Parts: sequence; C-alpha cells; structure tokens
Amino acid sequence: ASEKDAALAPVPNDNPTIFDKIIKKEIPSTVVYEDEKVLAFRDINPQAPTHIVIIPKVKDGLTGLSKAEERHVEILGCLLYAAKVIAKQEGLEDGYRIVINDGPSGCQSVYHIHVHLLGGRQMNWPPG
Ligand code: DGP
Repeated sequence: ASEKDAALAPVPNDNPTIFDKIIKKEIPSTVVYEDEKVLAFRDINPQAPTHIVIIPKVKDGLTGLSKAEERHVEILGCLLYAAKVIAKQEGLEDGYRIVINDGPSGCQSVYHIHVHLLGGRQMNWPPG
C-alpha cells in the first residue's frame, strides 16, 4: 500500500503502535541515535538516501503534533534538537528536510509523534 493508503487506513487513537515495539527492541530497527528521551532509527520505507524517524521514548499522549500540550514543549524541543545532531552525524552538510505529518490529511500513519529527517538528495517544493 502507498503511504497515503497507510495514512488513510487507521482511525487516529492513543493505542500502542509499532514504535513501542521498536522502543522495547521487540522488533529490530537500525538505531542511529539514542538518548534518555529520544530514539531515532532508519525509516523502513526510505524516501531519500537518508531517511530517519525521530521519536520520544515516552509518548505521553502525544500521538501527533496536533495533540501537543504545554507539558510537551520540552520533548518537542528535544526531538528537533536531535534532528540537528543526527543531520550532522549523517553528514548532511548541504541541508536536509524535517517533516512532521499530522492526521489523515497530513499523511500520518503511525500515531506516536515523530519527526522525519530526510536528506542526501535535492528536495522539491511544494511537497506532495
Ligand atoms: P508517518 O507516515 O508520518 O506516520 O510516518 C511513519 C513512518 O514510519 C513511515 O515513513 C514508515 C515508518 N515505519 C513504519 N513502521 C516501521 C517499522 O516497523 N520500522 C521502521 N524502521 N520504520 C517504520
């Protein structure tokens, strides 16, 4: 199925997702960065030579950006700062793109907030 099909299939909710299994190492992933609060791993369906998914280890109701509350401000900053650190680690000196998909219209398919880091090729604008 396409990313769009995958995004239109689920009803958004706060149930555990595949990312919980990745955090618990119950399913394998290629981890590229980890700290106390953040985990980052290579996307299973890469859309660029570098495509990394950056997630909070504790979801705390943050299924997507649209559910953000004041208490999430710190973790939101941690996710973006991790993106910058990982971009450098990946050698993306010429630039990169950060994406947060939200909800069905935003093509979100996994309801555990995540930041996409894409790089290693020329991006286009507008995105699809
Ligand atoms: P989004 O469409 O923004 O909800 O992005 C979810 C991303 O997660 C999508 O690009 C594919 C990736 N993904 C889904 N399941 C897995 C998995 O089991 N392993 C890895 N590495 N990535 C996954």
